Amino acid sequence: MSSSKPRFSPEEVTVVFLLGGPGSGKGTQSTNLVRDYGFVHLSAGDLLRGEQIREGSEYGQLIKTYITEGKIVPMEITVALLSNAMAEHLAKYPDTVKNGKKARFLIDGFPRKLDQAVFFEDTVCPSQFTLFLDCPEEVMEGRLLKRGETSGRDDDNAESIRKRFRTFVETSMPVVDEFAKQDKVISVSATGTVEEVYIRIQDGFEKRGVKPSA
Ligand code: UP5
Ligand code: MG
Repeated sequence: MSSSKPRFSPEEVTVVFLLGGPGSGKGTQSTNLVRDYGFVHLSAGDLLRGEQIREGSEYGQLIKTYITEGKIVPMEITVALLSNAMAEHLAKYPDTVKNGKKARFLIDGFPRKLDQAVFFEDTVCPSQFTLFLDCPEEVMEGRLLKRGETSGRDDDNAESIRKRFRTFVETSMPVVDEFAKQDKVISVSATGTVEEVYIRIQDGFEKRGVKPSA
């Protein structure tokens, strides 16, 4: 544990982590959550893919290699991208905080490793809770192979998908387990239609007293 102070105070921002295996529907459900709960959606994977193709980035090739191999990019890169995206949002909408409202960030696909969770909560902002999309591998594999026909993503192929699944089970599930021990996880079955999953998410939020935005 470091003793550094988080960059953002819980008075100005709320952070919710959205975790789940590759293809569990994190991005898809984020769209619903942004619309109804006023979240600002930050996908760690999207930020990394943006950095990968950013002209002049020193990390482009490194990110591409890690993503294709289904490995987790060194956290300093990901945390800096997330933290800067949060700061940019607050700078763009200063009135949110001035008016006594909090910015609500939905952080999709992060933290993927226990040390990332600790580092983020110590240096950026503690999380309120984690929404976990629980989905069997066969279902996720079917979705990803289908998406791979058109997505152009470097990791939507059978071999990368297999590696992503292994990394998720071995390295990322322990994050969910640790937050669950702290009673900070809303776990939802992510099979069925997009609408069915979203109804379960709304139920889970309601039980925890998480309200839609007015
Ligand atoms: N779909 C969704 N829901 C459906 C439903 N209920 N029924 C039928 N179809 C459904 O969905 C995937 C596909 O399924 C889509 O075609 C969708 O229409 C359909 P999506 O919502 O995109 O699922 P999601 O969980 O977001 O899947 P994604 O592939 O984005 O998950 P990953 O966790 O693999 O990807 P991410 O972008 O987060 O990370 C990619 C890589 O980046 C990682 O493997 C890693 O190498 C790197 N990374 C890091 O190193 N660190 C980080 O912190 C984050 C990423
Ligand atoms: Mg995604």
